Amino acid sequence: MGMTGAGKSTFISLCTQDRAAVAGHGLLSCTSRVTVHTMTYCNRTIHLIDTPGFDDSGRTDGETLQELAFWLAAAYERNIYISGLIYLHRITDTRLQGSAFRALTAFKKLCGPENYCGIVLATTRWDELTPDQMSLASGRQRELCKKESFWGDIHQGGGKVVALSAARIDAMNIIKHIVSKDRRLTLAFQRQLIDEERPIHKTDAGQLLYDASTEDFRQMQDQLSIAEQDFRNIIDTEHSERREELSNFMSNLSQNMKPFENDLARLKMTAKDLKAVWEENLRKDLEDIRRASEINEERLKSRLNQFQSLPNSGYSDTASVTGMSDEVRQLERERDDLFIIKKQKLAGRHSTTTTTTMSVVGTGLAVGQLVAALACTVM
Ligand SMILES: Nc1nc2c(ncn2[C@@H]2O[C@H](COP(=O)(O)OP(=O)(O)OP(=O)(O)O)[C@@H](O)[C@H]2O)c(=O)[nH]1
Ligand SMILES: [Mg+2]
Repeated sequence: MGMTGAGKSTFISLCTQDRAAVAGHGLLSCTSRVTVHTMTYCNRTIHLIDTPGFDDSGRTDGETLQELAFWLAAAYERNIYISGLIYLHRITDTRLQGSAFRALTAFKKLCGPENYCGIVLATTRWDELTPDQMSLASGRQRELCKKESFWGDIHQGGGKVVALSAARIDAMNIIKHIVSKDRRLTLAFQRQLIDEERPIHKTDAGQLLYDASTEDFRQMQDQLSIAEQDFRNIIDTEHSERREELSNFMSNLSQNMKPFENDLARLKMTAKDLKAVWEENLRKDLEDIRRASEINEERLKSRLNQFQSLPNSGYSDTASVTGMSDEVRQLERERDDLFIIKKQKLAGRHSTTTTTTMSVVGTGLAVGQLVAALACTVM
């Protein structure tokens, strides 16, 4: 888990030693963002789950939590347990407030204090600091650990705190730590969603986001009421400029209110309601990937045919040949990325074990495709 840009996918790439975790960005915008990455460590198969961060510009926190709820519920119902949770944080961020603080608090509520011992808190981006900034950054890390509302409670509850360099060895030490503990965690969020059958907004983590969205929504409603009143007051006057200004303001505000309104509805769902929504989302994503692969394949085939039909001599250094070979290379890269994306979505499909060891990176939880794959629900 961690805010967007904290380094979750990079961490996974370091562990798995392939670029799969960071591949395909921007190529396709899938609704589902949870991906599974598998590695072997000391003869054990480890599944690293990459999750979207809160505060992602492409989606609301409600969407993120809803997807996590789907995967976590699916895992729990199939007796697939999480071995550890890794929370990443950029040490270069000088303050922990606003949305970052809310995301951290939501993460804690998602885990529950009884699972703090299974958390690793890791700071990234140390390599970006100048020698002068190092001691300030170390001070910030100490401060994070001291303050209960930051990392203090997790630290006291047995969570491990590490400074993570961009080197593989540090990332692997975290894996080693989690594997050595050999834990099977049931998160508070999973218990509340499944055993207690609470809708998302009545779970501890969900309530936090629901209350925050409700508050934001109310503030916007108040602003809209004031603007509407102002508009009514000048409707029969000559103030056409002001009328236009107010009209634009109201229409923008209504647009901005929609995601909040949708989030409030999203968070009211139960684990049962989520299944239908997310299975449909996953089906659409896979269909999009299939279509994109087909288009890529056709374009690649047609370009290669054109390329091969060119005369062998005299043209090899012309601009058009260079342009075409660049395009072919680009299409080949796209094909490889699409293959990787598809593999991540379906990872574990052929696995039959249900006692898989899991570590969760990112917003913590997305036992995602793996669970779907194990249960073969996403094909
Ligand atoms: N210098 C430096 N850059 C890093 C480090 N970790 C990650 N990055 C860079 O930060 C950017 C974001 O990293 P990601 O791993 O994609 O972040 P993320 O947490 O997966 O972000 P989302 O997927 O948006 O939630 C990338 O350009 C990485 O190369 C680090 O320790 N040092
Ligand atoms: Mg990422």
